[in-house]
Amino acid sequence: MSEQALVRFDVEDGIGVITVDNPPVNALSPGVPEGIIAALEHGEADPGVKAMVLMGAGRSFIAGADIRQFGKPRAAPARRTYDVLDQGSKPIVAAIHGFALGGGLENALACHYRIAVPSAKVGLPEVLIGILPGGGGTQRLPRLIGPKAAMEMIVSGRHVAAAEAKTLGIVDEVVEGKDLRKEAVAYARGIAERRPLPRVRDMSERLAEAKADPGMFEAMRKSIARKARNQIAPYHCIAAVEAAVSEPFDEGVKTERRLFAELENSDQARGLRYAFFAEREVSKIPDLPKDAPLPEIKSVAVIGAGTMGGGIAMCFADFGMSVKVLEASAEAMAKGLQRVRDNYATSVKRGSLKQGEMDKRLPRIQAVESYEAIADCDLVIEAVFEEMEVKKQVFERLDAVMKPGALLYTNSSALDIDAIAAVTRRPELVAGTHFFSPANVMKLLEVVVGKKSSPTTIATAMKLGRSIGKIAAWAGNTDGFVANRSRAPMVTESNLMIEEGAAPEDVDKVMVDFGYPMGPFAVGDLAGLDISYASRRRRAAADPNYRKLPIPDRLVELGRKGQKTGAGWYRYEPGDRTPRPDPEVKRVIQEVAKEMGIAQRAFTPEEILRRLLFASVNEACKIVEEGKALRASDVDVMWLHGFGFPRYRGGLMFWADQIGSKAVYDQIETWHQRYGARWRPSNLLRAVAQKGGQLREIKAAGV
Ligand code: T1G
Repeated sequence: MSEQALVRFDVEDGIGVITVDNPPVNALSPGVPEGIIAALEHGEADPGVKAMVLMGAGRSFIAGADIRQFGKPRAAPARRTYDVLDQGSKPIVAAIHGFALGGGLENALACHYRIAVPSAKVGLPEVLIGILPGGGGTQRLPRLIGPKAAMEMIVSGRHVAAAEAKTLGIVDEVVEGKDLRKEAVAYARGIAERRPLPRVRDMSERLAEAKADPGMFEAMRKSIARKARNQIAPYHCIAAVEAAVSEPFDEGVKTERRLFAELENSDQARGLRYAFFAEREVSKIPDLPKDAPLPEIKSVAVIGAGTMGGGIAMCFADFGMSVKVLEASAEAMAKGLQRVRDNYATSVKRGSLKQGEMDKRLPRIQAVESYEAIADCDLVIEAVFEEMEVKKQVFERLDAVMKPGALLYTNSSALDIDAIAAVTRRPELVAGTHFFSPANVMKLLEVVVGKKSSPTTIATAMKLGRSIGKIAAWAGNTDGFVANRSRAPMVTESNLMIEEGAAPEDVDKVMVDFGYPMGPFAVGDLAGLDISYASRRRRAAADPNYRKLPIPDRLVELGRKGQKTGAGWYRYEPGDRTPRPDPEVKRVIQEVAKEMGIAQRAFTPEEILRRLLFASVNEACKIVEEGKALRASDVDVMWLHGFGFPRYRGGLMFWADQIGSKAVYDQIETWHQRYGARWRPSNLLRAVAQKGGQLREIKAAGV
């Protein structure tokens, strides 16, 4: 598109209107800044123009710089829009609808006035992609709303609704009218003669707040220490705002640009940009165009009010949807609803939910007593006991009762979707919707595709997931589906390394230092060791070649089930969840290793990390190779949102690419020689390694 098409300029009754038109979000892609500057110069030169308006076409103002351009060589622009806006002789009004984010808000801050519609949102979310506002935002926002409020917005990257933006002082007026352009032209006419022009760069009164509270910057560093562990961008954001207080504006802008340059091509910024786009790629599924018509979902039901069923019901209530819940008994229902009330009450107590919001959400969860009561629902999610026979009975009943066309989803975490679909007369309307526990917290939703699931059934589940704030990901019907199947080898390796002499606390420390909130053994104690114990026994009974794990088995048989029994891999003081290494565990490890004749040895942190993660990288390649995942980047999204993989490392496969596919393959082949079949390298991994390709780019055939 020509620069002009990306940015339009027209004059209405003495007001120059600059309209950015770069769908879908009016990003500042190449040509857009140039078009804005050309329009500003046009307005400046036209004596008939008394004032100007900057706005966006379509659904938004400007959503920021074009993130796809980062990391690519680009010439520094001769002039930046922020400077041209600043230096103009005529007042400019930013008229905001949709989003004004990043460079979009920075352009608005360089204008003289800002108005917004009530539904508009503004923000400086650059920290979320590992950088910082690089268009003067760290220097202007503190001047407009004070350094403390500015720092909070910039370090959190949060979006601020128009009403709060008005209260903070970011926007001058929230306009209710339906026609923003009309409101903006009228507003511009109202201020056209007002002088001096209110240039944010010249406002320094609010900066004095830092003199009254000089500890604000150190306090911010302390307050983010846990969440921002290992990360650099949040601290650079604080430093940039400090410069706004301690340096003149133009010096502060230079400091901002120096700090920005240190971040743009860092591994963390590259990883976070990759995660941003991978999360958008995951919503695209083959066989179905993005805008294919889908059944409208107006009523939903959940079968089962246990931990998962209650959590799933909360997901719908949290997003304003009523949901019917059916349980086998009144007692189980009462227990389930009480758990929901307790969950909400905990959030209210923590301050993350207002009581009024809780009071609105609870009534949306409606207990029912019969299948007939849900017969007219458009879809139902089954969340009963993880036992095939139980699920089959439920699906037979659902198929018999639910109206024709109703979609039947199962929350099973591993059972065969085809076997469940086969008991119904509508297998094309059956699929898996696998929520991760706790369902109302974890964002990952695996949409598991049965052989007969129709593309519409899958796409409806994906869309439903997004409508309740989930990251919905396509998953093939394989044991453990995609997320858990790709993680299983990591858990196996962690247990086998314990037999070889690694201590649980050593393994956990490696993973926490890597960026996980907790290590796998502490997670096991939290979840309960008896759960995995039961599934290992089921697997051993079904498969004579199944490799048993005697150490965790023996811990459970000793009654050490984790936090709930005060001891598992670690011991726990009463009322204290801090995991403490326990000599009893060391004794069990040595006892089992001796029985198994396994020589004990020391491990380096790097070997522990690579033994764990390479096992899963290999499995992820096999899953994509079998077509059970569409893309390796989908697996990365699952690890970010299902397992707490540190986001600034991009994802499992992105991280592996930092080491290089050939080095990963060579190491796996070495372990294949040493440890045998479980380390057999994926053919796809070998092929990518031979070409020196990127693991994060591999896709299933035909994707
Ligand atoms: N650059 C490039 N593409 C973008 C983009 C961006 N900033 N924002 C969105 N897209 C694409 C996205 O990949 C998707 O593409 C489509 O637009 C719809 O996005 C100088 C340096 C605005 C809240 O971080 O938060 O400014 O998949 O699905 O759910 O200081 O997009 O259709 O091909 O997310 O309605 C700062 C990032 C940049 C905003 C809309 N700005 N975007 O959400 O749509 S750095 C951001 C978002 C910067 C300055 C600095 C969201 C949204 P496709 P979507 P949505």
